[in-house]
Amino acid sequence: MPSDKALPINRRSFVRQTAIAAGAVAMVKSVGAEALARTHPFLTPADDFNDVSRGRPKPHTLQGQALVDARLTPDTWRLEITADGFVEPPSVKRPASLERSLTLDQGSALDLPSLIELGRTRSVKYIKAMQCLNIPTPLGQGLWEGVPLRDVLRLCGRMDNVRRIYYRGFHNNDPRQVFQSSVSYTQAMETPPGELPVFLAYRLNGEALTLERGGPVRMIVPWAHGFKSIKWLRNIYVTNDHRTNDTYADNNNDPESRLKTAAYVDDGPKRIRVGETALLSGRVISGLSGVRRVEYWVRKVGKDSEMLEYDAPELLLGPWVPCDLEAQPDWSEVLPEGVNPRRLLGFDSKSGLSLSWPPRYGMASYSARIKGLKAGRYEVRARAVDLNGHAQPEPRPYQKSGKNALQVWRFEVV
Ligand SMILES: Nc1nc2c(c(=O)[nH]1)N[C@H]1C(S)=C(S)[C@@H](COP(=O)(O)O)O[C@H]1N2
Ligand SMILES: [Mo]
Repeated sequence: MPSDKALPINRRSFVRQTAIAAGAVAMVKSVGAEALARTHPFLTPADDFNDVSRGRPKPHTLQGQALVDARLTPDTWRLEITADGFVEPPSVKRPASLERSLTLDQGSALDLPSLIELGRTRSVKYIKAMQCLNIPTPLGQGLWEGVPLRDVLRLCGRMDNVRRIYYRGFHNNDPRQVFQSSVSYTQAMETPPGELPVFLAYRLNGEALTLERGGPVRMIVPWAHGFKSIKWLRNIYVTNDHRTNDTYADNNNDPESRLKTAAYVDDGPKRIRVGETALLSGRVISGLSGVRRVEYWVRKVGKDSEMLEYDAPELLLGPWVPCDLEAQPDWSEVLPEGVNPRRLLGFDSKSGLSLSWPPRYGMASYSARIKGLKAGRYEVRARAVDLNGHAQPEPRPYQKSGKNALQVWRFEVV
């Protein structure tokens, strides 16, 4: 399993996910190869997300008084919002300012009841996949709920000379552990039609956001990879510095990248028997450019065949065959009790169906049954084709803007 060295994945979650996938495949076999594979629940339970967390100790492992001191309990959680005073002539002449800062010193920092109260009139709910820029496997998909950043910033009155908004979580009070991210003023304040706002989430899948998923409150940036969605949120500061000084910019990542439209392939068996159907399955994320379809290409290989480059002529030629994308589910079965799909962002307020499929910045499962393979070794690749008709990974083979290489399942037919 590939991993991001700087951000180790929680082993427990991975083992569990693999076990679930294996169980689902076994079930499909027992009811016959024609049954449709469904290896992933549509919403991922909070504990089953793959965890990507920095810090020593990881903030979500704190307990008792340490948790209280970190202000990571519902009663002790506070959010400070300040202006940073940054100037750097000649390009940054005046510092950003806020009419009202929210600070611990003044006793004005925002607490959780006040945020939830704001949510009574302002809350938003939507479905979003969490995807690390550096890990080629979706981490999970949730129904997130909270208050748009815009409405929280309005608590500070007039703002001036604000070009970016930065935010940080709890990092053991150690400056070297700080993990911060940012959005531009416009991204925070204005949401294009059909798009989704940046918001401060305090609920996931109908329940209070767990500590492991970044609770009591985390930022969610719909269009971005996970590094923009800072967990254990404690500070927001506005600045006139126009640069994107995100922590994730440090390792050659593109900090302004958008979530990629990309197909990810599940692990499959290494061997199947002649006459048996090869069952391909995986998940497709609907990124910036949407999803038109998912396709697969199967090729026969020798024992020592070399890996193909993403632009190898034979790979581009295919033939690429369409996969089956799962249909929109019966939402009353998938959503937490009491959640009305007509009230979700990105859903039609009359029909209660998602306006796009998969949901924008969400994901769905796909599958294909490949039959009639003769004995030999095979490789199967899957790719997404976006709404512009561009096949992944065109036009962006640069993997530090988001891992979306063509994934391969290799097996032998015996
Ligand atoms: N405070 C904090 N927030 C964070 C991180 C972190 O290490 N610390 N990791 C980020 C990264 S790189 C990713 S991919 C996502 C992962 O979210 P998850 O653990 O809920 O799956 O959280 C982001 N938010
Ligand atoms: Mo990440």
